[in-house]
Amino acid sequence: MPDRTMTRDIVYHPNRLHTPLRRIGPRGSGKWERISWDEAFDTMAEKLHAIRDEFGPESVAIGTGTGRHLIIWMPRLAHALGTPNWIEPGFAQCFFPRVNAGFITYGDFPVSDFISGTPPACMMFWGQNSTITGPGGEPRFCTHTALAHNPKIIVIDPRETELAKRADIWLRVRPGTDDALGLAMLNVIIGEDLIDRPFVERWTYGFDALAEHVRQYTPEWAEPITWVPADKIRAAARLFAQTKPAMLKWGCAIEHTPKCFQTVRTLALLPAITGNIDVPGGWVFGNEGLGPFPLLMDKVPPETLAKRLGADRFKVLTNERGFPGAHIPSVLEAMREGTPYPVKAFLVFGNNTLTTYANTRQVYESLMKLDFMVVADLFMTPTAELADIVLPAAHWPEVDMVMGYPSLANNGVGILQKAVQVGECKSDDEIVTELIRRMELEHGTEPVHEVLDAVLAAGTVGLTFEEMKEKGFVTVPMRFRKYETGGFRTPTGKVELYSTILAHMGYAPLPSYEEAPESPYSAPDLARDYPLVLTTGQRIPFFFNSEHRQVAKLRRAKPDPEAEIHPDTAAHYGIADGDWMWVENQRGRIRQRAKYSPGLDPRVVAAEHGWWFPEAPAPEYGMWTSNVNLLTSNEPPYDPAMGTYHLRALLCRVSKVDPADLPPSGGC
Ligand SMILES: Nc1nc2c(c(=O)[nH]1)N[C@H]1C(S)=C(S)[C@@H](COP(=O)(O)OP(=O)(O)OC[C@H]3O[C@@H](n4cnc5c(=O)[nH]c(N)nc54)[C@H](O)[C@@H]3O)O[C@H]1N2
Ligand SMILES: Nc1nc2c(c(=O)[nH]1)N[C@H]1C(S)=C(S)[C@@H](COP(=O)(O)OP(=O)(O)OC[C@H]3O[C@@H](n4cnc5c(=O)[nH]c(N)nc54)[C@H](O)[C@@H]3O)O[C@H]1N2
Ligand SMILES: [Mo]
Repeated sequence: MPDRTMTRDIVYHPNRLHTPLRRIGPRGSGKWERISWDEAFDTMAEKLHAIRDEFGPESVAIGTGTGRHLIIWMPRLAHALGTPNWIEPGFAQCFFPRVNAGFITYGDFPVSDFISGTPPACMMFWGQNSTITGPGGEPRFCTHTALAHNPKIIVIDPRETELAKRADIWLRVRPGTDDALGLAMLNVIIGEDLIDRPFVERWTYGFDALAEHVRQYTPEWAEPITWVPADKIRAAARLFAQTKPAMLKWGCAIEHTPKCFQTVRTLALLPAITGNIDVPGGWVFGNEGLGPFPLLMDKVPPETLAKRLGADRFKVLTNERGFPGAHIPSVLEAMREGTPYPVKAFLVFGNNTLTTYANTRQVYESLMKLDFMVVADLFMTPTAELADIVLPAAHWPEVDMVMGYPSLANNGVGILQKAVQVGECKSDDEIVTELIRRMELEHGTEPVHEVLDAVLAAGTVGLTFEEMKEKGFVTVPMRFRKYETGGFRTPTGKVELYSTILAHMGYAPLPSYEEAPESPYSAPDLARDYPLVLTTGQRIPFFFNSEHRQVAKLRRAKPDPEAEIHPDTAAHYGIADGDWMWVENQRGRIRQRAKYSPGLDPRVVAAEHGWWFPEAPAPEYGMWTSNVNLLTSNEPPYDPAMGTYHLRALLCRVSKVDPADLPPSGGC
């Protein structure tokens, strides 16, 4: 496992970007010259003004990555520039379906209580492998501590993970059928009257409609869909409902299909009807140690906000009461086709667009059409190689920041203090603020510390950043069953099993099941050529998404990409454990090493995501070789509420790579 020097290995890595760079050849040619920050800011200001003047502010898009400290600054930059088009590759595909389902169902975002001292008696890990991932901002140590109290464990995962091995019940679900499984569990819990009746009667809305609705979804109905035996579904539902307190741990695997929102809604109802809401050891609503971040959305005229790409279709993704983002495939189309209006500039902070968005080939074509692209990153990446300007970003030990995400520090607020300066690197928030100033924009020019102080002042902590330096972390007292005074923050004041908000928006108010569009059952013709079910992106303990392949210690622990496959299936195709294997579908072909996984269903393949090879020649760094997003799809259908595209629940076939096709190094 990584040792404690790992952060230093990143901070002082010889390949870190240390100065701003300007491309000197055509886009993607990989030729760069060093420039000063002044030149970088002046060039950006001039280009962005010209593009805004000619095509309107909405022709500038902002791209960011998974929720690091900088994510919150990106809508601020977008709104300061007057554009509603900011995007993030997780967003519709990660966490925000859960956040939005929480707000729509509970009026708040439920997180796991790991701090009250009451450990969960039952933990149900649903498409989440949090002993290694720590998803949603919550450190993985929380899961380990809770597991030390020996709770009952239920795991819903196609792979036999370490957690699945120690589980009381492991449901080996067919990828992409979690909605069917969840509905069958609702059917059992309601049908066998295992609900928390006093809570349901007093604090939920629409129970009778839900009960009537899920009567059709029996475990026998779910068995052929999910490939999970009906008696196991019953056993899991009973264990979850009868062990108190129980905690649902849900992960991004349920959010990677184009019908993810109803899947997430289905699962959100399980803790409600079993009375595990806002109780110690169950799901809780985090306290509000920090005030709202000044996103500056109110500074953008409503007619411009209405132009947010996707706002006409994906009402939950773009809902302005939440944390609205634009729809990625629509933004890419605007770059490529100029419809419904052109996107000409793309400013990317902390996102490796070419490896983490679906459909890399089309993403590449889209980015190549841009007039102006800027990437701020720690390292040169295949994505940064397409930019006009590359900016050296500061890593977390090099920045000041405040943290108070409900899921990260459930009962508190913490700060990070800048400890080192590396080269000329700047923190993303400083870059954003300086760019806004150079452009002489009207809003967003306040110094970073003023913004941090304002966020602290509007919360319950009541300290400035300077005062926080003494403390580092401040605990806010935790309260439970807060709904007893004032109800839930939904239109009915109750947990909305039947969602009045979704009904109002024109979406199904009760969750239902839909077969994924690319499956052996929905696409039997395609399945003749590509008979295996493909899931992607199971997390690797040594890397974070597309990061860290250049950190020698980590790479030694995990030199090559691997796709898990059942030994019988592999043998059928003449593939030995560890062989390089083609994974292929109608969209492309990649190679990863076969990793025998006897626990996997023989009909399923699980390929890793995020692979590129920093040691391979620039500017591509081998990103066309093993990058699983050459196989994923960003074509319709999308999730009607969130606009989510297809990262999991796809089809593929496999074959052995002829050793003659491998480069002389034998690898990639
Ligand atoms: N097929 C498939 N695709 C997936 C997924 C999957 O499961 N399967 N998962 C999806 C999910 S859930 C997510 S959230 C996305 C993640 O997608 P991304 O957020 O794009 O992925 P990362 O590799 O985490 O980060 C991108 C870049 O941020 C840089 N970086 C790190 N720290 C900083 C910083 O402080 N400042 C700046 N400016 N840059 C920094 C890194 O060097 C890296 O190049 O991928 C999605 N893509
Ligand atoms: N070490 C490390 N930690 C990380 C990351 C990383 O790359 N590396 N990435 C971060 C990010 S952006 C995120 S979103 C979180 C993700 O963290 P998690 O939510 O834990 O996500 P994964 O490991 O991608 O998937 C969890 C499990 O879902 C299973 N799975 C695959 N398909 C399906 C399916 O269709 N249904 C069900 N029920 N299960 C399925 C996989 O086998 C896997 O074991 O982790 C974060 N933390
Ligand atoms: Mo994510």
